[in-house]
Amino acid sequence: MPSKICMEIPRFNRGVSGNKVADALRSAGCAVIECLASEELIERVSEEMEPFIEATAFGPDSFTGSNTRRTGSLIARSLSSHALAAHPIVVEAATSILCEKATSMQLHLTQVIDLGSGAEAQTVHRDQWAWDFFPFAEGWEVEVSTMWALTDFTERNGATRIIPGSHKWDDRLKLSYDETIPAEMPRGSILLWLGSTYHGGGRNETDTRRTGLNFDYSASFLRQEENQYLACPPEVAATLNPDLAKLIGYTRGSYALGYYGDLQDPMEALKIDK
Ligand SMILES: O=C(O)CCC(=O)C(=O)O
Ligand SMILES: [Fe+2]
Repeated sequence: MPSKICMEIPRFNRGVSGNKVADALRSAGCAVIECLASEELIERVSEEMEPFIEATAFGPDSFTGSNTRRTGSLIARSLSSHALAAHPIVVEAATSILCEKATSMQLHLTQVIDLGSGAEAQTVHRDQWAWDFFPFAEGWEVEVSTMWALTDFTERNGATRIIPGSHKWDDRLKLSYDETIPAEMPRGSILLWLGSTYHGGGRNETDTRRTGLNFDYSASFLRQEENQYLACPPEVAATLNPDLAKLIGYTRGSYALGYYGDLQDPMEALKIDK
């Protein structure tokens, strides 16, 4: 049974280092960096994504949310989101966690999660269950999830609910909403959590939308949740900053993983200098 540790979400301001955030993730399983992105950048990402959000259907089931829109392919659809995906503090924190055991890490998925008015709370879960519930050993962290607040995140509008410290709990627990706390944060802030931390989307009791930008990172020996080669095909990837192209998967995931043709590196297909 889980121990009921009463823990707060560690909070930082934008001057924090990625390594300090990684230490907070190791101890609490989650952390918030307040107002990390400028108003202007958040506004541009929101504007670029709005037509795609409007064209997105609501989720087909209760996990994805029948009043929630999930809009992906951020790297191809929103130029301004690149600065968030490759934010140096976030990349440093994710690398510190994921490269303890893996040789490299990758962008695992990109999506805007837009909770409409009346959206129900999501089932409390671990993001790493996406790998078919593979029983990763405790402390073997393979995923770092993040949520950038494109609107303010409040308890009433469905701020992500989280259980600090729960990355050390048993696997496959069925936990209730009442055991979680809301990760409230102003627009432009980011919540980070581990793939092993129990959490879920909140319930939107307001008449406005709660919009978050969810970028997850994973150890690059694992299959990505969002297929980046379809979401961002080679002709689009060739226009990206080379470091970003590598981050989304256009490089080997380790010595043997991800080559094409006659042992060629994916970056050769993009004709970008390594
Ligand atoms: O919308 C949220 O706040 C969290 C969503 C989430 O945890 C998920 O879809 O895996
Ligand atoms: Fe999740």
